[in-house]
Amino acid sequence: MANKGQQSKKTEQLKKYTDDPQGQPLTTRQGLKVNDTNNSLKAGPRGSTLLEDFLLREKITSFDHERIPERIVHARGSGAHGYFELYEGQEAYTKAGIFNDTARKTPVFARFSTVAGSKGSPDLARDVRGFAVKFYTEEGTWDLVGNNMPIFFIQDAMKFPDLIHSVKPEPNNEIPQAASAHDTFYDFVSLTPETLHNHIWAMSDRAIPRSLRMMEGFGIHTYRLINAQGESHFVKFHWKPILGVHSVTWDEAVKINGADADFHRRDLWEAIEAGQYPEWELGFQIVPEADEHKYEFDLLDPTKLIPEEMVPVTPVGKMTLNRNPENFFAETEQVAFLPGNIIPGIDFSNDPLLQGRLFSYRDTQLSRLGSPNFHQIPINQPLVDPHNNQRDGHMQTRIPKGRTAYFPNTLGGGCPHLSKIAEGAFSSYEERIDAKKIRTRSESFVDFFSQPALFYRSLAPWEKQHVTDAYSFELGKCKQDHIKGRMLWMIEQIDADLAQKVADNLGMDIPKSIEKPINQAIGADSTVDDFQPGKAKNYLDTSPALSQSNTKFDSIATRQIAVLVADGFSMHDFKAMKKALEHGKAMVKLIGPHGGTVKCDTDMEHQVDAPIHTTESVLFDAVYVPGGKKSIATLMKNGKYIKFLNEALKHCKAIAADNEGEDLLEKTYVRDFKEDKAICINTAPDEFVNAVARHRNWERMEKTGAIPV
Ligand code: HDE
Repeated sequence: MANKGQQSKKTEQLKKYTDDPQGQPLTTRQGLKVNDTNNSLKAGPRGSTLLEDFLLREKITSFDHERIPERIVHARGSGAHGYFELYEGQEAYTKAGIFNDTARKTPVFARFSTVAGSKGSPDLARDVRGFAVKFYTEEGTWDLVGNNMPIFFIQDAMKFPDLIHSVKPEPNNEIPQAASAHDTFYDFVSLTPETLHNHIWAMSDRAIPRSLRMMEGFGIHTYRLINAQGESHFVKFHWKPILGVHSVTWDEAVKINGADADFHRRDLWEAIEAGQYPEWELGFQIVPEADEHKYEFDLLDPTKLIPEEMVPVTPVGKMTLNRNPENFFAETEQVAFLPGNIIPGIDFSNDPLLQGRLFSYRDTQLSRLGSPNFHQIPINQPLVDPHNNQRDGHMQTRIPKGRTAYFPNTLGGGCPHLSKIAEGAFSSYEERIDAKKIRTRSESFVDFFSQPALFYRSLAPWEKQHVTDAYSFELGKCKQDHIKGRMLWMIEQIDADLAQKVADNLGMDIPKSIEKPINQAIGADSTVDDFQPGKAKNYLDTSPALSQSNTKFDSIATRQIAVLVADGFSMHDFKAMKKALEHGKAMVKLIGPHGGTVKCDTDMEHQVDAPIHTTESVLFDAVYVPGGKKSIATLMKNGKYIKFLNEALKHCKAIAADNEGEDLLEKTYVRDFKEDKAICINTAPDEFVNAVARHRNWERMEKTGAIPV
């Protein structure tokens, strides 16, 4: 049924559960009006506190139980509400209403997360990002629980606890927090070659996004789409951000973590508050059933992607996030995603990682949220009212009517009754299975090097440099030479030049051979060892879609621009630049020597957005220095401005200056980069705008090594 008002249907549902204290008296949980919430009940003003004090006990007891266990993985996250709209009916592939009805506006709640860190860990950890979307559809809730990388570290759910135990802080001393650069992780990775593909993505810029709004999302597993005729197509789900895929440098990431540990969370929140709603297109990569065995990799292997050059991604609709949560705990923390939440028209494949996830998520919600009734928490409630014979349990908040809690029944009039498939009931795809029960890994999964090599080959030179730096940093933090050696040998299977550069940075030689780890990784009696190391297959020279150098560079919307000013800055310069930047919807921020206001050379007062002593260059995308003799003389006296500009230069950002602003640049290393295409001195504002839209001038990187910041 067409319904453009669906998003408001979820918002309306949530409103019923939203408490608004405006104009309300403070009461106890029982509704009793409270006269004093500052003092406990005592025997005399200095006397001991009385056990009778139910007001104190209620307040303290509630406080004592505020915390619930954080997620075992993806503990650190940020969420937002929004909606999904379909471009064109996809009836040929799926009967799912959300993909048939272009008139629908399906409400969604999305949560983005890091994986390894605790709930309070900094946002810019080098890590995979979770990309989980709950679609509140008319046929029930569909959760697409993905990541910002198209593949995963392991092929079988059985290995997930091992992977996570290796990357989490080491169990003896709980070090390091939100970091993979330690021995236990590399011990595991170097013994488990199936991890190498996701691992090289984690070494790339994808692991340090500029913004949650500027990263792709992937369902990873191959799923099935089922149409009304009962036909199945394999599908991979892709989210593509309208703003393009952009990242920061590792040096910035490290500094952002100190300057603003909530950088991504704040960025998402502020963009939505500013009405600059984050958007992603959802795309399908469709493989007909008949083509299941056509590729040199197995569609069921979650460590492999289907290159977009082999099977294009067709955009089918768009997600817009347009509302921040009212309450972090009630919504972002309590939201429970389950890959097992699907709707008619979508089904699972036999990917053994996906199959394990179907068990794990419900199980983990039971301990995290404490009850099988977690679907009754408002953020988790489906739009459709559920009716079944499941009963009771902790925190039952519904009042199921009637005598019968079993099926079939006559005493309850046979209700709740069953529905036919034609009436929209779910039925699993009838896949033919004829196999021996066997605990093993499919031989078709045993190719660990082809796709990491394809990924590396597809990167631009600056991206390759970042990968080299990341391996060198991570392995440089490891203490055990035998682990580093094994890693070098593994990396050599991906790319010999990359391995040599990392080995040079580690001051080590690449071992000629290592004991083959495959048996350990797959099973003591495994025969797949015979296939190893398995030379990388080259079925595609490069996949341009994998490189961020081929992303979108057409917008400066939401880019944070620092304008360095003090009293006397040139209004003429500033006005022209501000107009151009705000026309492109960038966020122009005045950085002054102090809080309050600064005066321009026409004596107007301007509100300072951040005093220089509270902010850092790494929090901005670009810097502009307008002229004004007096202003520049003030800025020159404070070394923090020099550092600010040198860091922006080092991080390959666009820098502009007009008139006397150039004198400040002369005090910085920018003076040696005047020919650089993202250094705009006395140019038209549009040149700066174009440089900001390019995100960074990565070509500068080759020459910035000597800049001492
Ligand atoms: Fe998860 N994962 N996972 N995972 N995962 C969880 O569920 C698990 C995997 C992903 O914002 C947990 O609710 C197993 C792949 C996201 O709330 C837990 C396996 C992908 C989130 C769990 C995987 C993901 C989680 C912890 C291997 C990308 C955060 C808390 C079989 C496709 C969702 C929770 C949110 C969360 C288990 C592998 C994505 C323990 C066993 C592959 C985005 O159930």
